[in-house]
Formats: sequence, structure tokens, C-alpha cells
Amino acid sequence: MSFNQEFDQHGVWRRQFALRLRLLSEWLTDHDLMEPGIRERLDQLHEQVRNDKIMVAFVAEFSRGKSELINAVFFAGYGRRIMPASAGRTTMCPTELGYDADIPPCLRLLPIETRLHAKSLLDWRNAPEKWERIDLDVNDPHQLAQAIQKVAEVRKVTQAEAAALGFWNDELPDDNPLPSPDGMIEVPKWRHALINMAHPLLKQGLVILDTPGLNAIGAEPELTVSLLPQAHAVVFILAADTGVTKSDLGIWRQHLSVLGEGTESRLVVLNKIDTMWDALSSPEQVQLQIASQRTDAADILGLSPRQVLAVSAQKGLLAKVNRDKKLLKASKLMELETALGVDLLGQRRAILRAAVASGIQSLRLETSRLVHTRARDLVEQVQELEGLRGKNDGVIKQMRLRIEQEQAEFDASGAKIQAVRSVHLRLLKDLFALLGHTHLKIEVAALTKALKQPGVKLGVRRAYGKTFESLREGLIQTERLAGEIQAMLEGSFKGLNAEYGFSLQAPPQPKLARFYRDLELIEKSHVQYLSLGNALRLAQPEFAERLARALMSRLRVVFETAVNEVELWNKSAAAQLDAQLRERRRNFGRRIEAVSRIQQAAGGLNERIRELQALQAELHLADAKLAELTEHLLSAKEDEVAEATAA
Ligand SMILES: Nc1nc2c(ncn2[C@@H]2O[C@H](COP(=O)(O)OP(=O)(O)OP(=O)(O)O)[C@@H](O)[C@H]2O)c(=O)[nH]1
Ligand SMILES: [Mg+2]
Repeated sequence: MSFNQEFDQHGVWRRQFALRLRLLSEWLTDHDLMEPGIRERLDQLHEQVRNDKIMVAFVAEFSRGKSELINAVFFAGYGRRIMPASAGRTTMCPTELGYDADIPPCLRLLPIETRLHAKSLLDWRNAPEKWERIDLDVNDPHQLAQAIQKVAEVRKVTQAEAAALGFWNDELPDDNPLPSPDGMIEVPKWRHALINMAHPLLKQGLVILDTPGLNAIGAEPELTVSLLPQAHAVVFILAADTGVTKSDLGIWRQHLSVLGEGTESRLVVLNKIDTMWDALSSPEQVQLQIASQRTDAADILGLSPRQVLAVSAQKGLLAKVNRDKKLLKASKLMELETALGVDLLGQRRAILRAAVASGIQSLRLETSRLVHTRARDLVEQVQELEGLRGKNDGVIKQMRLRIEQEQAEFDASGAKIQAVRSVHLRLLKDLFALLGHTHLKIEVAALTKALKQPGVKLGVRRAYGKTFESLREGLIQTERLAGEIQAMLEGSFKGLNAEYGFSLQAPPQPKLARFYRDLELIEKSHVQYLSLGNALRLAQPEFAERLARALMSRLRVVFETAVNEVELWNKSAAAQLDAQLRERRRNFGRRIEAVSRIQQAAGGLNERIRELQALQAELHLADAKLAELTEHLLSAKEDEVAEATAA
């Protein structure tokens, strides 16, 4: 199955899931089960599935065919090249292709001069007015390609300007671009490009990142320490005719081998195999040559040959445009698409499904808790009323008084419940402080200072080590505190359950382990800059400054994610308490109402008991239906998806 088909299926699954989720939420509303805590879960599930993005980044030295490969895999349907691809340096700025329904199809470009300001790319993303915008007509491939041509634009600046922008360094003459005869330097005109278009794959949450050749100078730490590590899959491209060159290897070692342990999320492509199609050699000889290039490349990169795919992007594109099956087969493009689809997407989907399944599990738990509370209340009410059979007015009056008294006592003991809540909130405040922005800033301050100090920075490596050590320490502390909160919740919930017959259950403590891994990855991706070879670049204040900013913006994402997780945990606990309180109050109301009705009418008692029994039966059915609906949600399976696609 091709990448496109695989992705389509994923889209069908997501649509189906959204539909089933809506059915479930309508049903919950109809059955008066849409408690705030449950709504929260539903919304979260909905968002999770709707906003799931999969970012695939294409990385390589210049002219290896990144843009051509993107054209061949994703844009052949336009019948022409969409991303500019030509000899020499072409793509000059990182170019992100994605889809956002809230804005019209457009190309947005962030001017390179923004590098002079102390703001990270993340900050600029939140300031759309600072970007130049060009509207795109997705139905006009010519206009589309023409507009996107802008990502190849350059500007001429003086040497001083180039240095300020990070493209010139007197200390590293080998890395500097060649000045033109008038002494001017060519630099990219844009820092970053965002393409928003309703391409079917992009609509389903695919984000493609095309990058400029990662030549040494001018490489934005922003790209290498922020964007790439966030990609779910990285495609690294080599050219079959050259094999792994020294600069390819440099990029691989510096930027790609550090991207975490999941080697599966990296794919190596040996492109341009058509340059080896040689009329003077037999097809077998050609295949042997290609195979040996593959093995060599795999050896040098430390991978198994299976992980290196040999293709021809250009011929693949041509073949797709001309519907030339034979050429398409020879280009091996579809093999690459399968690898992208099955391995990369498959993995990502498995992760999403697991997350969704655990969300559904919690939803089911919370809803059935509510159903059971109601069922138990009904049983008690029926018993209470059964006890009144054949009793006189005095007894009934007595009962009413007792219920009212119970109610008053319950209201009075609200203070106890309030106390649990305030202890919980106080502990949480400490926890949020540990994960908060202010704390993070303080933690990173010393490192930022070390990075920004002028000249060669000998203490930086140590500063990194210390900072990350202390960040990890902070996480350990956070976990300990979370453990305390959990113990407190379990204890007080148990107490409340015993005292009031609630069925509270502390939600599982958030798992913070993966944030250690995130920290480790960030540290690794930064430490790569501290090698001796980079000492001079690091000595540039602008470079160090950008590195510091990139660090902060990535750490912020990690800590914000952790905060969200803690928040959800807290909300789930608070919502349970609220729901039980509300149920109990309702219960008192109902019991008093039933007794008044019996006091007023002679046949009221039997009638009310029958009503309650009917409610019991209904609730029983609801419970079964709920199980069915959540089961249905969990099992939005491949085969059904396949059927839906075929239909
Ligand atoms: N023969 C042959 N040429 C290819 C193939 N793929 C790409 N090219 C050519 O190689 C040149 C560079 O391709 P690009 O796609 O621009 O390369 P890139 O990696 O995006 O390069 P930068 O944008 O400069 O970083 C173009 O002229 C392509 O047409 C291929 O499979 N075979
Ligand atoms: Mg390119």
C-alpha cells in the first residue's frame, strides 16, 4: 500500500472515530449522563484525534533531491513540479507544508531580518502579521508552483550584515559563502516558509518539512535543535552517484544520529539511481552496482541495508505524471512510499490508537461510575419506599423528617469535602510552581548567561550538564509531590466513600517518565554544538543567543505538556467529587419529592415504586448500551475502514 493510501485510511479511521464519538456524546446527553468531567474527556478525545499531526522532515546536503522527492511522493497529482527543485542550492529556507482550516490557502514567509530580533520561531508563529502572505490557488498548479518559487529567493547583503544574520564568520573562512566580485554576500531572503493548502494528505494532519541543504554556516540551531527533533519521521537523502560524502556524513552524525533511539523513525534514501542506469551495462550489472552502493551507505551510517532505500525521485515524478508504469516500477518510488506509510505512519497511528484507547477506558470508567451511583440510589429509594407500605401518615411524616435531617447533615459536612479540595489545591500549587515558566527560566538562567558571555565558552558544557541535572532533579521532585498528592487523594477518597457511600476513585497519577526522555533528547541535540569544531561558531554572540532561545522554546513545550497532564489528572479528581456531590443532592431532592407525593395521594406509593423500577430497568439498558458504544468506538478497525473506503 502506498503512503498516500495508508494515510487516506488513517483519515477514514479518524472521520469514523469522530462520528462515533458524536453519537456517543448525543446518547450521553439524552440519558442525562453528560457530566462536566465526562464532557471534558470527550472533548479531549475529539481534539486528540482531530489535531493529530504527523510531521515528516526531509533532510540532506543541498541538491540531493529533497524537494524533488516531495514533489514525486506528494504532488505528482498536479502534473508538474510544485516545490522548486533544480541544480545547485534551491530551497533556501525551511518550508513547512500543512493545513489549517482557519486560514485561506496561502504561503507565508518570515523575512530573514527577523533573526536580528530576540524572538524564537515559536514566538513569530504567534505573530502572523509579521509574515508576508501570498494567497494560493490550489486549482492552478502553475500559480501554485510560481508562488512557492519564493522559497528559493535570496538577497545580497554586505559582509557585516551577513555576519549579523549568521551567514558569515571571520573565524571560519571555510564555511563562508563565496562573495560576489563586488564583495556582497548572497543570503536567503526568508527565514521560514509556511504553506497552507488543502491537499488531501495535509488535510488529514500530515505536515511536510522541506529543508535547505544543511551546510555548515547559517544552519539555524532553530532548525536542528527545535524543528527536526519534533518531526515524527526524518527522511535522510543521499545521492546514488556520489554515495555518502564527507558532508553527508557530517550532517548525519551531527543532526540525525542523535535523534533518539527509535531508528525506525529515520529513513535513508539513496536517490538518483537513474544516474546509474547505464546502457552499456546489463540490467543485472546495474542492479548489482545499486545494491553495492546501498550496502556501502548502510555500513558507513551504521544501519542495516534494509533501512536504505534506493530510488529515483525524478523518474518517479515523471512516471507518475505520464502514467508510465514501467518507469514507475524502475524508479522504486512506490517502495519508498510503502516504507513511509507502513513503518512511519503505522507507528504513529499505533501510538495515537493507544492514547485514544486509554482515553476511552477512562471515559467508560467515569460514566459507569455515574451509572452505578444512580443505580444504587434507586435501589435504596425503592427499599425506603417498600418500607412504607401499609404504614400510616405518622410514619411517613417521620420518614420525611429523617430525610430532611440527613440532607441538612450532609450539607453541613460540606466543609469536610471542601477541606479535601483545599489541601489538594495547595499541593497542586507547589507542583505547578515546579513545572512553571518562572521556575524554568531560573533554572536555565545560568546556562543562558554562560552561552551569552563573550568569547570562547569553556564552561558551557559544564553549564549544560548542571542545568539538565537540575531540571531532572526538578522532575524527580515533581514526581515525588505528585505521589504525595495521589496518596492524599486515595486516603481522603476512601474516607469520603466510607462516610458518605460515595464511589470515588483517585485517577491514575500522571506518568512523567517520558519527560525525562524528552530532556535527554534536548540535551543531546544541544551538546552536539559543543564539540571543539564548533567552538568558534559558538563564540559568536548571535549564534549562542539563538541557541539559548531555541533551548528555552523547546523546554517550554516539554514543561507545558507536563503541566497539561497534571491539569487533566487534577480535573478528573475534582470532577468526580463534584459529580458525586451533585448526584447526592439530587437524590435527596428526589426522595423528599417521592414522600410528598405519597403524602398527597393514596396510590402514590405503588405508582412511585413502579416508576423507580422502570428507571432501574432503563438504567440497566443504558449500562449495556454504554458498553456497546464505547466498545464500538474502540474497535474502529482497519477492516471496517477498508470497507468504508471501498463503499
Ligand atoms: N537524475 C536525477 N536527478 C534528480 C533526482 N532527484 C533530483 N534530481 C535533480 O537534482 C537536482 C536537485 O534536486 P532538488 O530537489 O532541488 O534537491 P534538494 O535536496 O531539494 O536541494 P536544496 O533545495 O538545494 O537543498 C534537481 O535538478 C533535480 O531535478 C533523481 O532521482 N535523478
Ligand atoms: Mg530543495
